[in-house]
Amino acid sequence: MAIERIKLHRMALPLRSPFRTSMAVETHRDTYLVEAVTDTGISGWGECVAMDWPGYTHEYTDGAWDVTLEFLLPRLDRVRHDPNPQAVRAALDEIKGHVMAKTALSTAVLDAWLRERHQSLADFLGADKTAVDAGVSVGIPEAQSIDALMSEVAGYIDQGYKRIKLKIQPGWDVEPVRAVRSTWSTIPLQVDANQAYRRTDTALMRELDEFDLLLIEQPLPEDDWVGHVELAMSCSTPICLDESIISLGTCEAALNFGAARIINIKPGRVGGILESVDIHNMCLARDVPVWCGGMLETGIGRAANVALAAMPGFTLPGDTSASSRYFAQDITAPFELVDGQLLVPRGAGIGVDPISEVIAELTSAVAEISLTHS
Ligand code: OSB
Ligand code: MG
Repeated sequence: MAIERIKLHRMALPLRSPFRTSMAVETHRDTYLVEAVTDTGISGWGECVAMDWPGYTHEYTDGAWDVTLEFLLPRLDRVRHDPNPQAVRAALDEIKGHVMAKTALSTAVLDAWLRERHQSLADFLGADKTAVDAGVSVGIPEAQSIDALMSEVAGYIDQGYKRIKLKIQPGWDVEPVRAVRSTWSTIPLQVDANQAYRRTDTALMRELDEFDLLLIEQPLPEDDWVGHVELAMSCSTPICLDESIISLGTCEAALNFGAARIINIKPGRVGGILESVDIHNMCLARDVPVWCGGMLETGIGRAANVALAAMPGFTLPGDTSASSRYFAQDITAPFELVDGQLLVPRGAGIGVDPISEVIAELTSAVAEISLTHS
């Protein structure tokens, strides 16, 4: 099997409701899908999780698209006759950074490679769960309304979500957490600041200790290792890192230095499924809990996340919510909650396919690159 061509499909899916964080308000999931087509006529799929502007990390959709065309595809071309996961990883890792662009491409190739051998991603990963607990990430409501927050959270709890994550920022932290905690005294609860605080906010972070939170996610800027270490020593709530963890090495540093006790794993943020597995394995060996983060993925990215989250070290519920949490119409058959869980796809590869009519309707640009010239 060889990879014959790569097709990029750009699209923007409208979100059901705007998603507000300390970074921005998202109204659409602006992304592209990578389709890796083999000489045996199989298509594998990957999704780019970059946002449309560099506010979460430095990557953004147009930039990921460009680096794919200019630098990643020529590297993939060299291994197209034997696109095994390790060879693809080594080829793409000649390029520094651009982890989200690499992940979209390497996942599409991995999906094609697995489909060719009739093996599911979950099986390839040694994932032992058949379903994974679903958590949900709750944005900051318009006008910071506690009432709006409470009704949104009540809706998710009614649907069966097993863990609630509140997005926080200065001015929207202790009060919303107190409100949710006083109504739902036992629901697993955590917060995510997306780097919105500074070292001078330690006293404020300590106020969260009374609410029995699972964790505080990425309170400080991604490069503030010292600040995270100091904060971890000052708070009883565990610190979890998201944006700071971009590789196995940064994960090891975070654990050794005491900057985090829990790790959020997102394949797109660390450069791929294989790097995610390495991080998972190290954390499992060290008894460090991990969970699978989310990037408002469509069903394509979600399928890979759910397979990953089914690995044994993923002991906390992920931001792996049902399709209906995000979209009126997903681009795959929708992921649905079953007793607060998502079923792990068991078909070949990622186990889901895009619905061609939906793709056709949403696609705004296509790039098709033949790899057969070399
Ligand atoms: O920080 O985890 C984050 C969404 C986009 C970018 C960053 C983050 C998020 C979320 C939503 O929190 C997670 C999801 O439900 O996909
Ligand atoms: Mg986060």
